[in-house]
Amino acid sequence: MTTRRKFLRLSLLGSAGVLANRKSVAAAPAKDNTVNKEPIVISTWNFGKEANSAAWEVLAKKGRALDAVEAGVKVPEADPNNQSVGYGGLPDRDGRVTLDACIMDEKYGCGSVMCLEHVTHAISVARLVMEKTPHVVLAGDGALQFALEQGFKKENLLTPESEQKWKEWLKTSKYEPQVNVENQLYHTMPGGKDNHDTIGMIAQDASGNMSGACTTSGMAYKMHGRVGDSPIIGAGLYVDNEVGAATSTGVGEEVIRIVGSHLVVELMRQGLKPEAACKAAVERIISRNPEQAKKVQVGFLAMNKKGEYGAYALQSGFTYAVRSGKEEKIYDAKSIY
Ligand code: SD4
Repeated sequence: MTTRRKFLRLSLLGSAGVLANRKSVAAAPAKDNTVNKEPIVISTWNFGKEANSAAWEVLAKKGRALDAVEAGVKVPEADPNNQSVGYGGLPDRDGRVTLDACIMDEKYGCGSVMCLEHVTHAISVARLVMEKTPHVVLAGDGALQFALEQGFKKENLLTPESEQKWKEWLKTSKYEPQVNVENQLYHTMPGGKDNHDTIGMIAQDASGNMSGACTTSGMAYKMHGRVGDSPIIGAGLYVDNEVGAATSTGVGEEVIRIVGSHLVVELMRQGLKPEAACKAAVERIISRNPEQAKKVQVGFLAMNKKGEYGAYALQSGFTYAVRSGKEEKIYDAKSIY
């Protein structure tokens, strides 16, 4: 009994401590609250360069970061040669192209669609979920129904090229993401050695506001109904306009387990630079299961309110694109392995 009482007393004291600290932690801005007002956009992978150009058109005219990220990620969504995002994305094991996307603005506004079929611009549907519904997420048939009600046309997203790759895959039907992203399932298929993947994009506009978007067709040949990290707020994307934003790419299951993008933003809140915060999140994945971490790719990309950016990945090969008034460049992210 004494022990139990002591335990309760200690627990209460502990809670009081947490509550006392909560006020300072809950909505604390980053320690250094300098705000960059030179527009800048960053996004995952080499194909981020073209996407950034579309976002830049908005930002250069002093447009809103939210409009910039939507316009930006629509570029790979519409590109049939990009087999990991939108139209032309590789299908699931049943031959169905299912899209995951989310968007977040400067006021914690967020919208997401999961397992959406037949609509190329999943990101625009996600934005409408944010702006026109009382919800944050719509999934599957409900997401499609909403999109059609909003005037989107029903399309076939499976291109002959992607269909052929799927039929080729059916011969073995092996779902085994490999060590490096260049060897991931969708890159091991005939003719598939390209550096394409989910696009995550973060922008800061001339008012210093930040927004982000993330869109993908997910892991090729996944089970029907599988949802990755990309449309999950806090996993594939998180924006806190007080602190900064982060996005991720790679094997979504690993990112969801650590709520990766939210973790990166919270680490920036504690004062870590974007690259260091991304590295710490990658290390969190390793600490859970070091052997598993050697076999998969995960990359994080982040930017803080000062407009400083950085990235880190498990494996080498992760690249990201930056566009600002000062530079237009593709960088290789550092990695653990
Ligand atoms: C997913 N993170 O669905 C996405 C896909 C991806 O490298 O980025 N693959 O898990």
